[in-house]
Amino acid sequence: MAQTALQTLKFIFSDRPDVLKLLDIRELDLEGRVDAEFVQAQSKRELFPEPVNFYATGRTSAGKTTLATTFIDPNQELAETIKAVLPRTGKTDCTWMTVFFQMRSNLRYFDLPGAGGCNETYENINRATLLLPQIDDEDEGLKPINEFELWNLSDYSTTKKVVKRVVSVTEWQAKENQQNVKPDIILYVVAPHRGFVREDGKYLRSLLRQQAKQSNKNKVIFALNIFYNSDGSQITTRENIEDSRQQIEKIFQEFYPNVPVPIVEVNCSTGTGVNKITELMCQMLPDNKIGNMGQVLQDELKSFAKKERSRRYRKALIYIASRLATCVVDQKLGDQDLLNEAYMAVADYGIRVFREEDARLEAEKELNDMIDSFAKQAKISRQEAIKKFVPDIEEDTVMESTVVGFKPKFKNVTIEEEVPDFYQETERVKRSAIARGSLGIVEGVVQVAASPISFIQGIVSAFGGMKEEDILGNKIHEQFDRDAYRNENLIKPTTRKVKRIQQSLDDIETIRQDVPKKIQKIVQKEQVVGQKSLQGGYPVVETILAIGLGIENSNSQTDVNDFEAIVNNGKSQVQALLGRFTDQINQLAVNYEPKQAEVNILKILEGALLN
Ligand SMILES: Nc1nc2c(ncn2[C@@H]2O[C@H](COP(=O)(O)OP(=O)(O)OP(=O)(O)O)[C@@H](O)[C@H]2O)c(=O)[nH]1
Ligand SMILES: [Mg+2]
Repeated sequence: MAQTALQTLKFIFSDRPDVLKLLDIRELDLEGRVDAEFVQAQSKRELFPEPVNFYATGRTSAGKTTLATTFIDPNQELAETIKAVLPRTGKTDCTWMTVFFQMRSNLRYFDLPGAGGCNETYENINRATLLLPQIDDEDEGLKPINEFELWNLSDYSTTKKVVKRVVSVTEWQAKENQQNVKPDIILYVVAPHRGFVREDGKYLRSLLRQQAKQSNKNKVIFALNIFYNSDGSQITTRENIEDSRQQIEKIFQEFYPNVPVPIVEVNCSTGTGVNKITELMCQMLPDNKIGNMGQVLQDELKSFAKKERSRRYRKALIYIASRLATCVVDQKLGDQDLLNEAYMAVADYGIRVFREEDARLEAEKELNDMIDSFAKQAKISRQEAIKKFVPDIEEDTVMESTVVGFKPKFKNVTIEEEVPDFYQETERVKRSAIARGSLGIVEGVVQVAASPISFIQGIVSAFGGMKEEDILGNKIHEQFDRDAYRNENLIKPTTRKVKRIQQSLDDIETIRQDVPKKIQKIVQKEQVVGQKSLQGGYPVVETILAIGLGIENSNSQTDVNDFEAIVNNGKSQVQALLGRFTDQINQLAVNYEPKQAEVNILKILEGALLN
């Protein structure tokens, strides 16, 4: 499991070699090795990563050996023993061989003979050890050396034995040997109250030239050893310190321009200020060597190493969390679930950094179950319904104007019509004899009456009760025609036109009213058609960091099988640090392009966890 998890991480961060480095290069080199024994052996070695070769150099009597004792024996428990064994010539206490002691966790402290001073050959031992050109100067009485004594004090505290060996310069400087003993840190100890003289400058240039030739990364730390009198008063003056600083800075910049000079003030006898050396060391050492610095150094200094290790560990967690936050929670990697693998890799990584391998193996079963359950939770919490608009029929009530009746509308029209009438006409009529006699009676009467109608009406009324029509049509003699013709006034029927006003139907008005009516309409309705997985967002960030920080916080006595408690503990910590960014992280993960989201989430996490 650990192997696939690490491979997964390697795959996810194949574009970020810096992250791979943070995860521990050697771990990832195990890729492809399935041999259980090999992995086990390799893991054990992890507890003691590659040795850190720490060399103390500088002029003779600067305080190198004194500082070494404070390293080996910070509590001064072995002070007398160490003093007894540390090299003395009898006349002086100059170191005349290369001494080294390997501490329990692989810090190898190399104490070198000083440059200048005690004996002609001592500086050349120093130079040969550090691969500097030796001095061959008859005038100075210096001859190159071919071999030197190497004293190993590593087991002295238990065996009381010093393992001495004479090594040839060729053997020491051989490539294979150098792979083991090549300096990781060179501490250049200066006693400023003695001044920084021309010889010091010469040696320092030689040292830096050699280092710069090998790597453009500086490995030299400068320690200004401030001397005190037994009454506590300071021997070294401010001017001494300033003078040494200036000289060192000037020379250093010849080889490493634009690099700040790593320079600290210490007291080699008491160890005061040595923590600053550790701090610089932690910054300068490669990642694969930083792992166990805390175990190497004296208690007072452990916190610095621990802090640095924790910072790098958190950085790795932050990188992993911000990238995983932008991946969808059900993403697969081959037939593996990316999320499960990433959680496992984080747990594995945390245990490897902070716990023992055996603990990891014991915890493996529980770890698997827990991790699966965390991944499941994330997958459930990061689901979103897929919605689609589909057509649907909906009933609606509308008001519709409807005809409810009709109303007639009239108007006055003038009608012209013909009515019966009469007119009078004179007509020449031939008379009969009878008619002539009878008519003589009334002749005179008729002559009087001139106007026809009024006259006739008068007659009518005189005849009393006779109807007008009875009389009409009768021929009335008005004039006599002596030649048996006479003119007769005749009343004839005719018509005349009269006008009258009549009401006529003009129009029929329709009466309408708004009446409610049910209609069916087609609408677009949102419908859930499935589920999709979202990007991990905050829940994934929280779990990754909770696993990582939980393991970091749990002390090695905690039962590693109570993994749930460890992670819950981490969760509370993460919630306190990041809870307020929940929405922001979720939005970034879902709405932004993954690379952009990752950069922004990274910024939030760094701000919250690394400050
Ligand atoms: N007062 C005081 N004396 C110191 C201090 N550091 C070293 N000394 C003394 O200086 C002398 C030389 O110290 P060492 O530590 O042996 O110096 P070194 O750099 O190892 O010298 P070489 O081995 O000759 O290169 C010793 O007598 C120490 O007691 C210090 O911080 N204060
Ligand atoms: Mg010494």
